[in-house]
Amino acid sequence: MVIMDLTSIQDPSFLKRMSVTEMEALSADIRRFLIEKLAETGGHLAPNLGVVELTLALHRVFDSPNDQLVWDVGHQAYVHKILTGRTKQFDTLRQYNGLCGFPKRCESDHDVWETGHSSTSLSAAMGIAIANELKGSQDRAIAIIGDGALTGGMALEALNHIGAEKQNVIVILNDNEMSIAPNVGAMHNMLGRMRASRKLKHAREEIESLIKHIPIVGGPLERSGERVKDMLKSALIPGTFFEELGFTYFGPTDGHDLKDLLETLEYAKKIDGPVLVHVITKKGKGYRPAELDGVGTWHGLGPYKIESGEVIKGKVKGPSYSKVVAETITKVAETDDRVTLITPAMSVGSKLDCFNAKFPERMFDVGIAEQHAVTLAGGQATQGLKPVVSIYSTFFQRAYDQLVHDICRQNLNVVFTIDRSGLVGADGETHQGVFDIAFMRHVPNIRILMAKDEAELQRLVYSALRYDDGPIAIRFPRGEGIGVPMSDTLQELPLDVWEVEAEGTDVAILTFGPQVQDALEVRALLEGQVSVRVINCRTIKPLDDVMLTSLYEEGIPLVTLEEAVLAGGFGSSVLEHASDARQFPRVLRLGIPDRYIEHGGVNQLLEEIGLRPSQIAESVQQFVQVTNRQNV
Ligand SMILES: Cc1ncc(C[n+]2csc(CCOP(=O)(O)OP(=O)(O)O)c2C)c(N)n1
Repeated sequence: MVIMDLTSIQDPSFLKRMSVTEMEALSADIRRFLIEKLAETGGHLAPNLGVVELTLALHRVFDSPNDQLVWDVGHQAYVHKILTGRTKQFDTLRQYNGLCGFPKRCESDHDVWETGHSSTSLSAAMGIAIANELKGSQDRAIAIIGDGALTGGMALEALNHIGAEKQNVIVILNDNEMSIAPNVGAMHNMLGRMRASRKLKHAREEIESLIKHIPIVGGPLERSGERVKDMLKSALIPGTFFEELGFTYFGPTDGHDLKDLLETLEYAKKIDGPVLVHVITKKGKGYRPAELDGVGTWHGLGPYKIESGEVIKGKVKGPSYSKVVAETITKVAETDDRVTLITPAMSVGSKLDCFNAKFPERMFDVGIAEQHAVTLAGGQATQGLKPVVSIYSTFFQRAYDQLVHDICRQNLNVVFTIDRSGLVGADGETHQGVFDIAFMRHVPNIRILMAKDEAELQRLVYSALRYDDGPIAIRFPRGEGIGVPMSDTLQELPLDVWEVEAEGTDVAILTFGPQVQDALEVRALLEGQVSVRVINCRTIKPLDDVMLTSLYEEGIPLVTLEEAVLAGGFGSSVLEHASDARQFPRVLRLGIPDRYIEHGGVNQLLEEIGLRPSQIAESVQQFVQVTNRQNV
């Protein structure tokens, strides 16, 4: 039975008039819609299937947008988008100019906070709650955070603050035992114990009253009796941890039982001060392949076949860059037992299972804890280990001070393998890996590398693992290599020289990573008009001083090309080098302008900012014409 046409939903107020049975039917409709729609577009299926009833209940009990719903990470806000009038736009989910995969303030008044990175919701909700109070408003700030996101340091900092204050912040802890991969850590273990005590939930009042009535004889005995009572309470009643932090705790509540959820949220709404509602959900609920997924495949994925649960893969030319990196580290670790591997909850995306299978004792998944991951590596390095921190470019932003203060200042031998460097596409603004060169290259001691293809990447990773003179970062893009032959044996590459890929006399393009291929294409496009030299600048820092000096002497115009922000980027470093050398070459910098790049296909995004090979060719041609004119 179809309860309603989802595309007719304008706002969530209709939920207030629905019976629980009708809401259950609506949940089924929404699940069906998500399973069918995401089979075409791809997206974060499993997290959203897990929060269908929870989202309906939240919108029924609270009054969004007056009450403010803050979604942590924001990848699980699809049901919220449906209930706030955006169903029709799901055809364009995560596509260029289409519906964003995360909350977006310009899309709806109901999206009060934008996310993409994890563990920000509690701080944001607290900020909103403070504003509510100062404005004399009774509105509620509600943060919805997963058990994975709760492992992030920011969430713990916020819990510490919220619990000590009196603001009306309601924290909904969506506990499905999964981060992307199965969740990890002591908090996770503690939540497990709370889940196990679920049966006791209804007996909570009885236990409390029982404990209260344990007779106590006066004096010192009374005091020790109180301690015994406290111990008994924390042993028997779930949530004591949160209560000790200053929250009123509700739960654990079955996140797929609408009646239970509505009842619990109504209670929570009436409480003054910080409240935590512990909700147990099943990630992937209602679609068997996603429910059975113990790995993380269905967390976020491309199109799939609904019947078989088969993920549809496009044609690829080469192995994935992540895999090349993970396999090379694993190979080196076979002969070098100093090598360890650290991941802040991204083992699935960075394909680290091959290392984990062989060296579980040297692999550390620390949860969503980028700062800790980096300093942990530093500690290991001081004791002679050779830690590799496998980290996405965008999430590395979280650990800037740890890079500066802990790793580079002490010149520690830590290797950073920086996944998803460059534009990532569908995940959009929050995930583009475009800032890392700018935030790393001004830090003393670190070397920064990027390979033009998968074979060179293998050699760079091997070389970095053999380098013992301080920190070294290897950037690599999302996706697959270009299909060049790979060597069976690991070979080193010098870490401070650039290479001329193709000769030319009118202009030299200085670039690195996949843009080397683009530059070669530009060269081919301009053949007969402009003679283009292509230089592979695989060492982004330090620059190749010898090569640059000879380019200045030659007087050839230079084009720097990078899929990274121009401000403070590679091109800027070339200008700085020239200025320091009292040289004034003509330089054109091509890269990402000073604004955030939204979601869409990578090629569409490159087109938007003028970085497709044909556009680069045009820019290069104009630049050469201008420099020729000025030379006359
Ligand atoms: C700072 C940061 N690190 C890593 C990620 C990648 N990431 C996205 S969702 C996710 C897991 C979140 O787990 P949880 O909060 O439990 O939500 P669930 O998907 O299980 O509902 C991770 C690690 C991120 N978004 N932000």
